Amino acid sequence: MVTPQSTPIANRIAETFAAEVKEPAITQDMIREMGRSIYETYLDHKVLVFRSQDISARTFAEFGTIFGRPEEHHVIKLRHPEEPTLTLLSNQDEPGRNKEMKTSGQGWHSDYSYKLVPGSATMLHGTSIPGEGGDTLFADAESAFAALPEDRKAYLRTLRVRHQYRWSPDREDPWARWKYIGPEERKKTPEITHPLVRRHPDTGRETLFIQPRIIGSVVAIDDMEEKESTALIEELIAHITSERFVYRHKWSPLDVVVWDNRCVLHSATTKDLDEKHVRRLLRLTTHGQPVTPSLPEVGHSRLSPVS
Ligand SMILES: O=C(O)CCC(=O)C(=O)O
Ligand SMILES: [Fe+2]
Repeated sequence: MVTPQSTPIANRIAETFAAEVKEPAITQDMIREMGRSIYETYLDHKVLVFRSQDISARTFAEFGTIFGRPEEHHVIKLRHPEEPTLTLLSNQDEPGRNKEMKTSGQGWHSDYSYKLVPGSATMLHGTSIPGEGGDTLFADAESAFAALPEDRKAYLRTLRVRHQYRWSPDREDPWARWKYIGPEERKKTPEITHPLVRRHPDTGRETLFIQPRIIGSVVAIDDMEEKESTALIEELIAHITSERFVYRHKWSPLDVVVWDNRCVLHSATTKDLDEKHVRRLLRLTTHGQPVTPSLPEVGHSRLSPVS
């Protein structure tokens, strides 16, 4: 039985972030009575791991409400038959899916960074987990920013980043950037610019909001010559993903992992996993909030004309 006064027991599992919640287990009572303190623990640690949670799809969907308003996936056939806010991540051939979906999420990214309002929380429940492999990597972009010298931070706060879904630099093939999506989806994914340094809506802390080009859907730093922009993006990603800011989650069956896309990058490693090892996870994401720039004069996120 959970008492309203009790606080979660969470142990740090990486150098700067990520914690394993030993107690409470995920139950309907816990969701009802401890949602606020679970959310605060999540703000403190950015990634929470709950081991061995033998819960129903319904309970997992309700757990998602602790972290915001769950999103229903726009592709109806990806939705769980009974729980419209859940989708299935799978490295197997599943009906109605293309091959790329088996390894989606490989490469550092923050979910939906290419949208005007990017993602907030994402969570996974590992329902079929291989004995080894298929780890998920996380990088603490907030601590990475905090560790930079003050003059560097001041410069980075003035920059903006252009994002677009699956952007590709292959100018020989005018359709390369749209390879993965159809005409309706293209209209819905215009180019967006976000501030490079954003403030977390709950904690006010600053984060580098940048992903690698192409795979992370980043086109370039706004108003910067291409070579210089590419070099800066590569430098920042190397810094954010250096060992001291990374947590590697090795999955065990029935783990639940939730992370904060507003301050953490993540990457799947499914491309390195043989398909004979079945990996299936239920997934839920919550609606985000508009991106707050660190410096107000840098301006909010905006749609920009496609060149
Ligand atoms: O499969 C994984 O390890 C992570 C996939 C991912 O990027 C996501 O669910 O957002
Ligand atoms: Fe992702």
